[in-house]
Amino acid sequence: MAAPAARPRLSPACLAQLPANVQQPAYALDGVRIGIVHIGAGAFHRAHQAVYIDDLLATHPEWAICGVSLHSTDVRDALDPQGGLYTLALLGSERHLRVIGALREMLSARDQSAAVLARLADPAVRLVTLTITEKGYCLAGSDLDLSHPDIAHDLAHPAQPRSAIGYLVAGLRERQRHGIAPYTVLSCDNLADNGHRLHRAVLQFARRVDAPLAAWIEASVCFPCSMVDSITPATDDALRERIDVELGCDDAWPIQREEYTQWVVEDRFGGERPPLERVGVTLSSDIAGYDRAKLRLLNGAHSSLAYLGSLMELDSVGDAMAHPALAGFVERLMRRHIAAVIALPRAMDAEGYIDAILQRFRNPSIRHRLSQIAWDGSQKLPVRLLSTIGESLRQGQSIDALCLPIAAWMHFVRRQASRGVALVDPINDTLQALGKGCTGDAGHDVARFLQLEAVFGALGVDPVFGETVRAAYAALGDASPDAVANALARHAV
Ligand code: CS2
Repeated sequence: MAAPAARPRLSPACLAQLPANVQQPAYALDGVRIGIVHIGAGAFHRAHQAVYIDDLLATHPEWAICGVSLHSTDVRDALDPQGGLYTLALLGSERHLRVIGALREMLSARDQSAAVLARLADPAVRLVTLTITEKGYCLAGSDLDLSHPDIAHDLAHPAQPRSAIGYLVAGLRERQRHGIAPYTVLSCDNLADNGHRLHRAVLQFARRVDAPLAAWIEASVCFPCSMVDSITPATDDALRERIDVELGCDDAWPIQREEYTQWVVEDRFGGERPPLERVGVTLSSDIAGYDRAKLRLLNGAHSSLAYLGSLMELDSVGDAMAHPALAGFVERLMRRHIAAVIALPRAMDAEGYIDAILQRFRNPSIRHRLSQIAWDGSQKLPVRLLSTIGESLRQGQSIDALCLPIAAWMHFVRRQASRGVALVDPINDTLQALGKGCTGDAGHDVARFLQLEAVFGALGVDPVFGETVRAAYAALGDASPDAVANALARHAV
């Protein structure tokens, strides 16, 4: 019997042979021009912003994207042989495949640093966007962390940057030198006040390397805030296999996301901006309310499911939502303890927003692993849960329920350390040492965690917070699945 014919690699030449139900770029790939540099071209960017831009290119060919990876060459090496194309699986009630062409160039700063700097200085580039995750901002509180190794390196060698902040400033310096108008810098990360925080970090960096440049940045560069939302489970082998068969081509790095997507952008650009409103983006003069709602409700609930659910040995958000005690706890957490204390946009129907989140978490077409959401807890907890706890304390509200996921994170760190499993977290070494030193005694263990100033800030020395987390840690007992289920059941009454 003849061996089955090898499938060709996805590429522009294959587009004509793709099945008719696979959506394709509605523009000529070679008829568009780079107008955006995106730093951090990981799965979230490729499933979210790049899809909006893919729609936009059909009518506005001058806004194609040059994607940049700062540390790895993986995305570039996967997409280059495919002419930048990749497949997105949209997981709704019906599955829908779409080939995206918006990333017309992929660079890795690891071995193409000069090309990245040249793109940043290109006058046709008027917008630089970022998804570098919380840790990519190198912040300590709201200031730039000058002791961060990448920042220390970039301050000493500003023309050979490693960090996103270093690249943004180096690019702006080139533009200032050559009399080119600056680009607008748009953070698309899950960080409260993302534009303001990035602006502050960039200025703090620039002031140390070049005071006139810092003044120019202050006077002429815009850093709008934005809110991004779409659940994007990491690519797994099951997805790769399904896509290759359905496409009839091999795609080295397909991605998946839920059907739902939202992008709210503060309308504060310097100079020309892409007409994002034409492709479903909400432009707003005040996005703080949207941002707060999304980070505190959706992401706060996600992180709660991740730590409590992982202790219960559950695998995915869907599994966690199928556990009545856990699902009920998270729903109450959102309705009674988060939505009740935060200021939401006036037009927002909080109950409807929460209903929609719960439905998205229950989406049967998606397997979103809790282990993925549990990454980077030290970076995520402050924005997602601790900020709400601070607000509840100021309003004199109970923080009992909100402290349960915080205590679950501490048990999770302890459990991973005792099993010798590294955490995906920029402070893994510190957390491993902390976890290994835990004895199981709530007073002893919690006191050690609360010394993490970068995570807990002023809450670390708040007596009410300390006492409540200790009680929650003790309530989780030995953090076995049964002990966690019992603690959740007690919260139900
Ligand atoms: C998740 C988010 O991995 C995580 O931490 O909470 O990526 C979440 O899926 C997105 O923010 C949804 O927009």
